[in-house]
Amino acid sequence: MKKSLSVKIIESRLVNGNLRKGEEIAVKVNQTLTQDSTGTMVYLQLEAMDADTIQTDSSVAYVDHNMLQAGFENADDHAFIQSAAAKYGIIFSKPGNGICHQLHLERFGKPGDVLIGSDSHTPTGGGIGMLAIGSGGLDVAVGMAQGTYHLKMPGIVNIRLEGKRKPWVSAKDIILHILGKLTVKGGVNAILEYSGPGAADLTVPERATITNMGAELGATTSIFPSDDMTLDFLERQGRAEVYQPLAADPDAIYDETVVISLDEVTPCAAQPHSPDNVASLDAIGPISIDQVAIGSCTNGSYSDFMKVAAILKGRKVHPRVSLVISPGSSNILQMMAENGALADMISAGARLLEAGCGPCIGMGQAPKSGAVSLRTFNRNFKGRCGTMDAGVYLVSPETAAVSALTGKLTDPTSLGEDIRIPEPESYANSEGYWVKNTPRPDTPIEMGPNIKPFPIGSELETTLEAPVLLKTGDNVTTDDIMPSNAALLPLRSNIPALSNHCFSTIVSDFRERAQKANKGIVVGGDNYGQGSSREHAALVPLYLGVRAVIAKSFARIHQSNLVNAGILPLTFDNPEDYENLSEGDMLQIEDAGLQLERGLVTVINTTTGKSFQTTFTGSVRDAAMLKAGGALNYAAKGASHA
Ligand code: MIC
Ligand code: SF4
Repeated sequence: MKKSLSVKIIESRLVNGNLRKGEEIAVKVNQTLTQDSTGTMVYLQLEAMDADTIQTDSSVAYVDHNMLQAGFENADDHAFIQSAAAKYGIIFSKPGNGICHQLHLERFGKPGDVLIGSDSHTPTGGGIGMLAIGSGGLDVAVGMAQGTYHLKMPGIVNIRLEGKRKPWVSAKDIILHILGKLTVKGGVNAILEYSGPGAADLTVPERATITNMGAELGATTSIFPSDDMTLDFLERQGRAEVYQPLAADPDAIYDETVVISLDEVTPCAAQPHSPDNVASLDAIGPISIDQVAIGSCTNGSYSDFMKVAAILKGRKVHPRVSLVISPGSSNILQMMAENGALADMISAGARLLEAGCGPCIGMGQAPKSGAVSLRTFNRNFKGRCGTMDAGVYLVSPETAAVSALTGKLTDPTSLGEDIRIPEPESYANSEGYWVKNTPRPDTPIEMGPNIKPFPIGSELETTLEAPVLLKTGDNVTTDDIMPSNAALLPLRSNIPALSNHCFSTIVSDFRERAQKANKGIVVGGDNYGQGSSREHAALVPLYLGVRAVIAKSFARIHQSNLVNAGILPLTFDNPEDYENLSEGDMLQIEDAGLQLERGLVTVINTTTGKSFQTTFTGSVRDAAMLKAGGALNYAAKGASHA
């Protein structure tokens, strides 16, 4: 009794540990998903673990990110993933099928299951009542090989949605409103569990928009109850048999409750360059725009696009504006082709891309210099769109569509009566892009010439001594540490080549600094490593000799990626010590292994002669992994991940 929904699901899948906040637990993994930009590492790591079979109920390998094929590299990665999928009996989703999170919700989402995905927006599955957690690739590989996932028991925060939405207020506006209140650090080490009358009203795709952007709050995951809306969605997907009702007990105890009054939410936007830089459209004013991009795993649903089509129908996109549409899945694209919505968008002047991530990860459609781009996506970090001096505003599909017509940021309420799109009687479910594998262990793995071995850490030395290579500010993203765009995504399987671009949004010579010093330490501010789950943001620094990151605080996935790679993540006890450090200072940690085990690590600055205290917030198992030089060395020593 008195249990939250999250606690109920965790208890039902618990393999190890106690559900005390902050303690390490292990849960059974029912499902995994990978996408291609992180997936190559996952399957290289699975191979390196010598796993013969996988232990999940279902695992799916999607190709949705690296879809531009300007050279052989991306296509080689696709072939590699497809061959690994055949070997292990993993379902393969061909390029063109759509975005992993959208497709997974449609075809595999199952209330009460635990899903681990090598993408930070895996919590999209929380919209259907799954405990869906984004993680680094190695954790997904372990999830497949051993059927378990380790995490620190998060706090459970109840987000209670009260009241009623005003017309034209979409799910995107609700989550932007929450981001404005709680900030990009607001959900760190927490599961956000939605409840209240306002939650019951939301459809599964709307809920998924909200849980998707829980990633931007830094949350471990976000989840909605499984209720009549969930059943309704599953029925329309032809999968009612996986439904089970799931909810918190009425008197459930939470670590914190945040009440959001939906009546207060108005159409809004996240302004450049952070998803929490939120203001109402009114406050921002009718700024002139150059590009509008609609789609992504946040707003790639059927009703999102149908609303856009209804707004565009019979009208014309503003002459200055380039409107780009990237559907969330092939099923949605097919339905829109059949019902005429696609024709409405095309005749209004929309540019159509294949179903996939596309411009969201900078794979094409970079806006012009100094452009203002409105996007229905989830991240607007500087440079992510491919144009360093562009300003990206995150908005709802309704705001995006009406603004594309007027050429300026426009409140959709100006259109008069709200548009209501009923969910389709039944969703399309085309088989064309799926390869449903059964395991074929003798399948040869296809390794294109761009696929290079990944770096592996080395045992922790007794005395760690290295200079500060770089000192960053707060909220450094993984897009800063290891940028991704159309030029760099093809290098995701080639860590040496990627290393030329490490930290390139902050400094141009990080690789040279690292090579000169041979090994080094990075100093960060608050929320270091927020954003993507890409373990390249740990593996590339590892390749360049980074041995430790000392920061005011870390984003969850990045911290565990550092541990998996064998890089020490240490947190300043006193944030003022951050101020006393300069690039080039030589730092020393004596008896590094022992100090890690105690969780308290003294760092001596041999340049200034001052020392300061840091904390290692990882678990006992994390400390053991770091001593061994990362997760793979730890596993090779015979230590079980389970
Ligand atoms: C993103 O949105 O940043 C990505 C690209 O989907 C990443 C994964 C990656 O870097 O490959 C994510 O969110 O985890
Ligand atoms: Fe793809 Fe963008 Fe979603 Fe990442 S955030 S999975 S790049 S659509």
